[in-house]
Amino acid sequence: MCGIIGLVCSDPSVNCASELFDGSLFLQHRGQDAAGMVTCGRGGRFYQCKGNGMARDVFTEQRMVGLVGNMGIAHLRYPTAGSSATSEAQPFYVNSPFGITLSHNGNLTNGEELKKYMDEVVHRHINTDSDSELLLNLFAAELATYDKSRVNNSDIFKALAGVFQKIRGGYACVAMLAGYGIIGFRDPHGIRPLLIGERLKNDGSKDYMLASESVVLKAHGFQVYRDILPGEAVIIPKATMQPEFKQVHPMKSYTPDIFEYVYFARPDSVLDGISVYRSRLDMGVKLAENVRSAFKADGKDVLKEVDVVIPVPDTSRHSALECAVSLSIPYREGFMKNRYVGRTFIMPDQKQRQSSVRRKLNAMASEFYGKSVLLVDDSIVRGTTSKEIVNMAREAGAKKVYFASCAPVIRHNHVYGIDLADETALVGFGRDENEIAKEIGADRVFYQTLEDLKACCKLDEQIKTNELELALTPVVSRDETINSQLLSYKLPPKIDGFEVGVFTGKYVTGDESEYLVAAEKARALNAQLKSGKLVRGMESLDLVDVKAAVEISMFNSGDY
Ligand SMILES: *[C@@H]1O[C@H](CO)[C@@H](O)[C@H](O)[C@H]1NC(C)=O
Ligand SMILES: CC(=O)N[C@H]1CO[C@H](CO)[C@@H](O)[C@@H]1O
Repeated sequence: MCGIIGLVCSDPSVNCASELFDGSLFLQHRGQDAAGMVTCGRGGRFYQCKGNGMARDVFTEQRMVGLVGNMGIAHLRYPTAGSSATSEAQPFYVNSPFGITLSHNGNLTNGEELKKYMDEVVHRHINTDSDSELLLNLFAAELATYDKSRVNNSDIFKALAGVFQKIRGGYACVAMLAGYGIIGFRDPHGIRPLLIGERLKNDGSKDYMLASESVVLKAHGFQVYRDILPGEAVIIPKATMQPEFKQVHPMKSYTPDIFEYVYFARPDSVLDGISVYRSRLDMGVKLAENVRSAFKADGKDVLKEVDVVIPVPDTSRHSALECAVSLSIPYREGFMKNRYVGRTFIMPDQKQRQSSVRRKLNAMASEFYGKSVLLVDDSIVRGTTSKEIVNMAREAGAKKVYFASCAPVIRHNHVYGIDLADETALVGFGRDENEIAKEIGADRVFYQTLEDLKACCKLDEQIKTNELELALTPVVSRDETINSQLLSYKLPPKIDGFEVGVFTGKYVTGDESEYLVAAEKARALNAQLKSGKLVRGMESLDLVDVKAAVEISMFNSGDY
């Protein structure tokens, strides 16, 4: 899982880097492993800044100065299977043909097959384990087949159609062709999110931005935006500033990854017409019904059994509050978060994860002592964090600790870019609810049902019909009344379901067992690399203290 942004400003004298930087701060939650940015200046030159760490540490003011040009792309990396120790920060760059740079969010599931194709058919060297490098080179190879010195939109669309035919998995990408423009596309199932926005300037010209979440577009004054459709691509040529859309591959289904709503996306984003915040509120309501009836089935009254509802910060707060309100049980912030520690979920190493819970959270005895508490979290993955939290609640004096999850039991791998864990490391693997409760030390666990979760993630009709809210929300991705090029050509159809493979083991792209074997191998390799038992040539040399020596620009000369 990563965050991506692309930006083209109509004014050629504008440098877009500062806005890309700003935008990346809005997507920081999508990846804190590495950050990167490439801009394109006069004469089609690329300028880049990449490094390991958070956006604010990598994109320093001093480094930003060198990033000129009115178009660019950015990337925030979240470590996926096998990626963190071995692959570079994105965007990736390839010099032939034309000079292309690309940022990718997601994971390809037929990477092995593609590596072979690269080697045997198009003879391109792949130097990292990242499938984003594969994707970029595949695109380059398709474009190269035209054998032209200048391509046009239809060539690019055709090349993308060729790419779509060869790759499988979840992917949302932004790419930039040197001197030409920005390209965005999304996989045929719409698994990973991508939106495009339009900003009307005073002089009548328009800027365009692509981003993983609507919050970036809204924050930067893009008045109109909509989701890119599954299988759709868009090109915004710098010369014309007229976005052109094309369905480069038939839409196979419109099934965004439900995990975006459960955990990943920012609450103030609206993805594929669904408000993340509202879906989380609903998750709390449904969870409350579930908890109440579970106690009832045992002949007990939830009001007598639970004294207080306490969220596990941060994601579950909105759901927990709504859950408490529905149950008419007090809501208390029993855990205080040290906001200066990163999210534990995002750290790739198990040991780090365990110890960081206590660095991150502090349980207040006053809210736990002598009480039966219902802890609410967004999900339970490996169970190590949950176990630690239950422990902390007990140490703070809780009489009984119930644990509720806004998501159903996670029993399977995630294959589209969220590296939850190897299946066997999931606490839900081969365990029923009683066994899970035992494992994490809770008196009882409650899970949302998949049916309920799906029902919570629904189109936000209210925003559409409530005029006041519409006025406050300058952009509604499905609004028909706004006159814009983005919307005029076709109204986005509604989603027809969700990707829920982590709960069911059935993935929208089909049988992914081959990928799972590869991912497991990658994980093992990664562990070896981390432990220092294995050294991987150039990649590991590259990584020596990357943070201190960030590669600032491909072209370091200042005279542009
Ligand atoms: C783009 O180039 C192709 C040849 O590669 C040509 O057939 C087509 O007419 C061109 N399209 C435009 C809009 O110029
Ligand atoms: C971007 C990225 O890290 N992709 C990963 C996708 O999954 C494969 C496993 O098949 C990893 O090797 C890649 O690193």
